Order: sequence, then C-alpha cells, then structure tokens
Amino acid sequence: MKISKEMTAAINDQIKAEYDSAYIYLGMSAWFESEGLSGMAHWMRKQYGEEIEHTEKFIKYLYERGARVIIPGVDKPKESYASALEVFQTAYKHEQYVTERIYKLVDQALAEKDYATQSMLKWYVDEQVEEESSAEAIVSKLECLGDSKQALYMLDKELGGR
Ligand code: OFO
Repeated sequence: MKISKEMTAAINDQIKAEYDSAYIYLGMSAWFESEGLSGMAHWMRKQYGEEIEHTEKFIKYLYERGARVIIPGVDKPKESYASALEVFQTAYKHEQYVTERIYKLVDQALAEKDYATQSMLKWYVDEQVEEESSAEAIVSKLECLGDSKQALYMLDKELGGR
C-alpha cells in the first residue's frame, strides 16, 4: 500500500522539526562551552547527535515507503541564555512540544488507517517519554542547586559523563 501524500508531507515536516531540534541543542552546547560548562556542552552535543538520528530514521522510513524526501532548511537557534536552568527548562519545553507533534502524526496515521506508519511511530512515542524525562530530571537538579556555583560545577562534571 502506498503512503499518502498527506502523510508524506507531515513526515517531511517532522524531519524539519527534528533538524531544528538538533540545531537548538547544538546552539545550547555552544553557549555552555562559552560559559566554561564543558560537561553540559558535551551533554547537549550528544543530544544533537540523537536528534540527527531521529531525523535519519524518518528519512529512511520514507525511502522504504517509496516516498519523496525533502531536505529542509534549518532555523537559526537561539544564541544565548540567562542560566543553565533556563537552558534545560527550554529543552524540556521543547521536548513537550515535539511530543505533541509526534502524537499528531499518530492521530493522522490512525485516521488514514496507515498501520505501517503507526507502527514506525511507536518508537518515537517511547523515545519522547525518555527525552522529556531526562530533561525534566536535570531541571529538577538545577532547581535544587539554587545559586551554588560549586554544586553547578559538580553537576556539570556528572553530565559530562553522558
Ligand atoms: Fe527528536 O526528540 Fe528531541 O526533539
């Protein structure tokens, strides 16, 4: 069964969203480097790599379905932040937004009775649980640290081990 034009367009749109995510995290990584927080910069670079993998998974899926992939332009990410807490709060909010997008894709696949796309999307539904929970856990830790520079550097070291 051929994938619909509408589903193909929606997945291409999600490919752009995943590239945008990758760039957002790369931008966050660059900001952490400029702040001397190399562990957090490393964590964000790893996240960048994961987003590229998410992108490539969608691209491969469209190829498998014989559909046309459109490689998108990427939005320029934000350059600076007020604090490490703001960065991770932004990351957490962003992942909630991506989850909503994935759920909309699932809704569309269900409406179209596109069982193959539903099955493929299950991986992303599960992945988003992990994405949200890891960002939220770091937000909680940063909220506990308050203004302690020492605790911030200890957390930085911990995140460098990702
Ligand atoms: Fe691709 O999950 Fe984050 O954005």
